[in-house]
Amino acid sequence: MAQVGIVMGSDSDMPVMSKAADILDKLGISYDMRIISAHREPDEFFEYAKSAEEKGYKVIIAGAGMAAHLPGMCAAIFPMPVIGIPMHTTSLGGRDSLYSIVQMPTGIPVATVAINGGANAALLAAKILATSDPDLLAKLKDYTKSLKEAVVAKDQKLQEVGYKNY
Ligand code: RP5
Repeated sequence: MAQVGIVMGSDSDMPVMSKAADILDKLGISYDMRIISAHREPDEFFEYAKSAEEKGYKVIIAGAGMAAHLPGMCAAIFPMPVIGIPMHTTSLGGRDSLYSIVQMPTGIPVATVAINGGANAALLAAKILATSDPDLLAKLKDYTKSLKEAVVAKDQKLQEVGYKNY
């Protein structure tokens, strides 16, 4: 059974949502990925959200753009954590998506990451799952360590070659 449901409003969201899937793959977390539009196919959306718990999802990562109701409506129905990813948009730069997703009414939270924050959404989902999974927690600690090592290596190179040759 998949632990995480990844859902997006359109295939145009895929470049961002695939970053979330890549991180889950790297951490060995199982997921289902779906394209379901809350606006264009409301019946399919309700079926998805209502069956998410029985499918075994522990977290849903939902990405959408513009009047982005998909994450909030997932949170209205699914009783476990929902992480929202606001998509960048050409007309309003993603502020429309961000405000639509983050400004939830009291009682129905959506943990909202940055505009186009696909990777961080998956890391947040992994951290939620890691609260009851010591092996996953160890993998996340290794991942964080690798981030630090990458910065240290970049600084080391800068010190060796100077900024003009970097
Ligand atoms: C939203 O509308 C989707 O999540 C997408 O970000 C945006 C545009 O969708 P398309 O017109 O590209 O299908 O529902």
